[in-house]
Amino acid sequence: MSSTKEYRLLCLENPLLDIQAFGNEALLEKYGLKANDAILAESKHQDLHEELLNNYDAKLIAGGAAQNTARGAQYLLPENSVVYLGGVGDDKYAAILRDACKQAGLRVEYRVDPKVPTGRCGVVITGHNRSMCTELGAANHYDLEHLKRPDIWALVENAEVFYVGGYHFTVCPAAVMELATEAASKNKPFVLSLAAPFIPQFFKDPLDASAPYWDYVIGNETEAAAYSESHGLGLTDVKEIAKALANLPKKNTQRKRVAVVTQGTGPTIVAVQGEDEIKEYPVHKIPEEEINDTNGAGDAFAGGFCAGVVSGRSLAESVDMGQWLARLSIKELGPSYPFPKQAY
Ligand code: 26A
Repeated sequence: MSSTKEYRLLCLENPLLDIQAFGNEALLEKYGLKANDAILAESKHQDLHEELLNNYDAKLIAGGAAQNTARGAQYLLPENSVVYLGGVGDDKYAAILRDACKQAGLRVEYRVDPKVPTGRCGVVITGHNRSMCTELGAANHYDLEHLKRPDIWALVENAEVFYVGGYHFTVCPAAVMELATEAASKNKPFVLSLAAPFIPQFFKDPLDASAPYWDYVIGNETEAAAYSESHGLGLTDVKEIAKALANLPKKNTQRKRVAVVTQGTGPTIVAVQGEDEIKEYPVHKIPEEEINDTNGAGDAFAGGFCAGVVSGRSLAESVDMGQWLARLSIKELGPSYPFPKQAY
């Protein structure tokens, strides 16, 4: 791979504006939220965003899981390395997202829906937990038509690595499959994140349809456990689940699948298809007083890891880059990275 080529990493998912505040048990209880979770908003959540803004001094921060990952990968890669696709509205929220991405050097190619507002995610921080409640808005209208537009498809054909956030299974599984099959047919790596426990639980069919195309699958311990449960694997040990993920049937046999499972402050687990040995990589420690919040820590890990994959680093180095970037993000407010840039 040449290092001068532009836009080698192409990412797809749901651009969202995070409305993030430090909350409390009472707030979680009022809206029926778990301390650490990611859900789609229902009618009972309709006042949450307003309440966060009015009563909890909420901040507006660029979010959307894979958009955070894309900004993160760009943080570590040469200029103009990453392009991100997703759906937004034509409003001030989209302008905030565009600004943040521009500052991060991330190219965005949004499908703009003038009739629907940009998606928003209410984030309630309590201690080291984050509870996320998403109103997808225009992100929910991303479609194949945008992906297949000649100028966008040219970016797909130009890319060397694809990253899809699993949250996109709630939006446009056909677009995910289009990228997955394109990757396999050209022997390019396709990276998928499990995104949240509700994806393997409630979007099992589209997730499973994409599984044969995963070259890398990334999740955390609760997502891995949800996968095991919804697939009746009967496994509770994270290492065993990682091994099962790595050894699912695979379409492109020119690459062995790699499953990566993060565990918060616990070691990162890596299983490789066909290999008995499962590796463990301890995380980079952060002094308690330097922790801001964990919103976006997993996305940052995936960003650093993808930067490693794109630049041809070893698995161990790619994991290290992921852990390094996660550590930086945890010290910032929300899914953000420090500027001026720190060097890896
Ligand atoms: C479809 N859903 C629920 C979502 C999300 C999401 N990104 C895409 N789709 N729910 C929460 N997020 C994002 O996850 C990041 C932290 O990992 C939030 O916007 C937050 O920035």
